[in-house]
Amino acid sequence: MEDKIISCVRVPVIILMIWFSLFDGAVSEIYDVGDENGWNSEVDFASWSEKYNFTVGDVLEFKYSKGQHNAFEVTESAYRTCDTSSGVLAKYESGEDEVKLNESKKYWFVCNVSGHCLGGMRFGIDVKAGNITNNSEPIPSANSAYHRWSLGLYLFAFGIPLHLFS
Ligand SMILES: [Cu+2]
Repeated sequence: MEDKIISCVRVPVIILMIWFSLFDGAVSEIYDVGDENGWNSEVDFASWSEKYNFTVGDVLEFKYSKGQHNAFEVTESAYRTCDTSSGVLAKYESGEDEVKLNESKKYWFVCNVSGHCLGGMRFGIDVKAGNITNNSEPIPSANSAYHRWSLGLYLFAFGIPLHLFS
């Protein structure tokens, strides 16, 4: 009887422990800008940029035909006006540009090919600090491993009575 209960509880506990270890903040995501459509004039980037929660350490990948577009990181006012005579923070032009989001701040991107920014090739994102990827306060891995284990034991201990009463 007890063996059966433990085996019923074990699988969800293991799944939860894997889940917690995966989402422990160390994982950074790579986002293709425009998803499978890439960085081009046909995509609604205002909508695209609202689909995800970006965290420090994540990477944006701009994919496009080199020479047809580019990706400039700009200030908010350059983003709003599409005027890049000033306010350009970084230029990416390779056609497969990886932009690491190193800071917790608002990032603004435009395509600087004539007319493309006004045509919709621009977006802003708000990059949030991650829980553990926060550079200013690294948490020792042994410590987080301990927390994972204690959480797992907690779930295990309380999972059995929950299982009995359900
Ligand atoms: Cu363009």
